[in-house]
Amino acid sequence: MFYEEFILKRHPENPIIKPADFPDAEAIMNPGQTVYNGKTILLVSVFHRSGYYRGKRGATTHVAESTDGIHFEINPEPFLQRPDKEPYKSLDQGPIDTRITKVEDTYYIIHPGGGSWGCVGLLGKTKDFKRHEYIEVITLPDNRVPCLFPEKINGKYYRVDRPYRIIPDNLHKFGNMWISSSPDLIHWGCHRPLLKAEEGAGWDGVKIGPTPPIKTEAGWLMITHGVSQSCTGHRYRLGALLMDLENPVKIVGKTRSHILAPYEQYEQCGKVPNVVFTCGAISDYDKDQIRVYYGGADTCIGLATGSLSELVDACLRGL
Ligand code: BMA
Repeated sequence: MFYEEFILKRHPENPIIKPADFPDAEAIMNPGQTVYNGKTILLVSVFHRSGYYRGKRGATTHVAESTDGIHFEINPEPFLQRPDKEPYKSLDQGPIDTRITKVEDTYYIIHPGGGSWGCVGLLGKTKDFKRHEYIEVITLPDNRVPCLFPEKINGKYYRVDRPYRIIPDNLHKFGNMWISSSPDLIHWGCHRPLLKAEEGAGWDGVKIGPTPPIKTEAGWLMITHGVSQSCTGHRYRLGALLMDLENPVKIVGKTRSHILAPYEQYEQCGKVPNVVFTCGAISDYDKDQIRVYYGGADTCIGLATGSLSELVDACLRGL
């Protein structure tokens, strides 16, 4: 190995899900991730070679289940496909980048929509990963990534967003993170700035983005992505930050380094090169472990694991 892994270690069987695992797949994107009935659930988004699946155009999202967290069975029945009902029909751009947050017994799922209207966040829910129901459009463009906290804080729901703008002449997309609150998950307000992309030469210099936070004793832990720019294009990496438990507007720690970067061939070559990206992480508190199922080059899925307490410590010490 010519690089050193920092906190997150790749699984030796990576990539654990690849296009060859689904008929007619051109690419399998980074998944939404959670645990349901003791099984690991990934919502894998498939881009089809023909551009269609069962007669409908666009990507589809499928439930993949596993008992060991490494070997997955993908349900060929789409869990999410181009919706037929308005307003979601007009706003759909193919269900990808699903972010899952379990609140009590409900799994809330947010994915981007918007297409030519600009990118917005669509909120939906499921209780069983069989039936999915849309609830509302909860952002204005361009904001496709709202990530919900798993419980109310001081009586209110919270979310972190990354609104962005595209600068057409150089394809830069600038984006910083914001936090807001809501009484009901539908009406959002009290927006506050949370974290800026580190302008300049940092690993997160162009754009940053959130995932649903994980509760730890030291604060709300969030895996983030960061984008940097070079003469050959964008490079996507992962980092982490920690927010105050009672007042999440306050950041109490952040890794200065990235914790995962595209070094392996399946992360450097594919539909979009030089990408490791995740829409979440799973915490196994009893094992002091965090599992991150991430997309490699927008083409396959890898697994990286690390110690939860080491990650929290790296945030607190700014490593
Ligand atoms: C982001 C997301 C990710 C993807 C990345 C690079 O906006 O859509 O799923 O990995 O772009 O294409």
